[in-house]
Amino acid sequence: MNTSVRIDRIELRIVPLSLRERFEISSGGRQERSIIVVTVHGEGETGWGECVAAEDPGYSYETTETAWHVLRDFLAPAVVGRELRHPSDVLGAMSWVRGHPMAKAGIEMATWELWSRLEERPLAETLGGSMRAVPVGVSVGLQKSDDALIDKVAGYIEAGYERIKMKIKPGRDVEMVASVRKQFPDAALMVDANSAYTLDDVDLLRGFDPLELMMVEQPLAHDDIRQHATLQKKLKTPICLDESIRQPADAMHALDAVACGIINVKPGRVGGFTNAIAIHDLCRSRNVPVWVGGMLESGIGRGHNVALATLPGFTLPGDISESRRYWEEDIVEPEWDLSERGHIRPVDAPGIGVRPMVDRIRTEAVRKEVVES
Ligand code: OSB
Ligand code: MG
Repeated sequence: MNTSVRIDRIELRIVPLSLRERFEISSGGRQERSIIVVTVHGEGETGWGECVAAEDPGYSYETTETAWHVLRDFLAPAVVGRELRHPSDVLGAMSWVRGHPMAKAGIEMATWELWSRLEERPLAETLGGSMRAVPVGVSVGLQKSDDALIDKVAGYIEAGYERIKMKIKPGRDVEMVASVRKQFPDAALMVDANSAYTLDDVDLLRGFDPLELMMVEQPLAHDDIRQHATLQKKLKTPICLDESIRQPADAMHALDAVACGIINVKPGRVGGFTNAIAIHDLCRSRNVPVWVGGMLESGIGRGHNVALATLPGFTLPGDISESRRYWEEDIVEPEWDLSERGHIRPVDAPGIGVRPMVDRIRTEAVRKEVVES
């Protein structure tokens, strides 16, 4: 067991990756990703991380560019040269920076990954999880027509995914989902609005209740909790919060207000693993189910999400799909595949288990910064 780690150097790279298919949500679409890959170096080892900030501020105010600025100019300099007794200490070193949980998570999660490599244990175990296979689902973007959506859903059910999430927006909602439900009467279905509705839409949203959905994710404003509580009183379907939960205190407020029945935990959205585990523990103590969401990560961030999902409170399938669902060729070896029907298994090797393609990441990076002590 290591007792401490000194962070000597942090490297930041932007790696461009093309999605195999354009991914469309209520706030816009995306085909090209610019992924910030973070490596944290110390004690002769490298820890791998990824910042989940998107290219535009349609999901969060953080973008690749704001995260790059905050990581390079403030967060990395606050961490290099530090002696950490535990990976959770790294949050303290960055806490003077307000907000920017995605940028912070890039370093925090890479530091946990480094720690688990130094412990020579899989990240799942370092985080307090186990080597269990985790149930996974898929998030289907907005499609051109109901028929196109039904085809997509059929393919994913065939591939074994345990739960299908459909993106919705005004004009592409209750009727569209009803047509999918008609085709797949027994499938575990849910919807994600990415904040496309307001309380004026209560009657419309109640139209989902007869469709027996597992949950409706983030129907109202990204920064709201109270209005979700008002809506939850009027809906039979549980609300799941995503954008609204940016730190453990948000989860506490949401549960106290009964603003949701389920929480989507994305470690990259809440400042990293320490906060993600705190939200998991809080929800578990209150019998609120949680699941691990996704942000179109490369195989590096996917490895983090798989590891987190092995904690016992993550009882619902995560948005953790196979590498081939996103990329022609992922940047890790082996790629992430379903290990058995509807499940992905953590890899039994230190850290995320899979190997980042170091040469490819170095040569394909379009931007690089090294922060040293
Ligand atoms: O709202 O969960 C979301 C992707 C990008 C931004 C926001 C979301 C999503 C997804 C995709 O739903 C999940 C994934 O497969 O990574
Ligand atoms: Mg969501």
